[in-house]
Amino acid sequence: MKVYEYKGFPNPARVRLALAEKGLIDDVEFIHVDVMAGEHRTPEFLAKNPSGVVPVLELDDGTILSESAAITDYVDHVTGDQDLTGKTATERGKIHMIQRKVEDGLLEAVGAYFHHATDGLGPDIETYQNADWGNFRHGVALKTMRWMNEILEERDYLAADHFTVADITAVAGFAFADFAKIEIPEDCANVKAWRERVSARPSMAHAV
Ligand SMILES: N[C@@H](CCC(=O)N[C@@H](CS)C(=O)NCC(=O)O)C(=O)O
Repeated sequence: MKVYEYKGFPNPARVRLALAEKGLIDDVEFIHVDVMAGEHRTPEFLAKNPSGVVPVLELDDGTILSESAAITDYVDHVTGDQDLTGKTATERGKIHMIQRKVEDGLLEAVGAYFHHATDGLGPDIETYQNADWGNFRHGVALKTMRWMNEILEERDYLAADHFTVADITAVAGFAFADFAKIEIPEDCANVKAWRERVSARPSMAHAV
């Protein structure tokens, strides 16, 4: 299988983390898409993903998957042991719920701040900006960090008693927050302890 990506960007990092967690990282050919040069907006790339974003997974039979949550779901199922996305209906529902809240409230909120309220990736890529929206989403990111801090008062990982895709999305979200210079609030000690805990996982070396 092939993964079209830009190494170090937050959403491609989610796919790399899932692949590394499942022991599949060496089975993949990574293809660099030069986002900074606009390669993700060429007709060739848009034919793979009309949304014009990375990552994209291409299977050996030509099947294309985009959207990081869909790709990590595939990666978790292809090995037959669904530890990242949940084994029972209840576990799956809970992990899916928390993952989506982290994706929207942290990763995408930080992204909106970065792309709309800062220079982002520069004028050639940031063709539409709305600073009010970006600053509003900055507040959502902080609120989400505090909500995550409350969850982590009860358990070591965000959506289960073990590491899941919700944690993967959060790892990418916090790395993006670091890059965008959004600091974790002082009172979020549980989040800081969680970051240290997940940073020790061997998969982290493959994230960037
Ligand atoms: N919802 C998509 C978002 C993917 C995304 O926003 N990727 C970024 C890199 S982290 C990108 O390609 N940005 C280029 C652009 O927006 O022009 C997913 O989950 O994969």
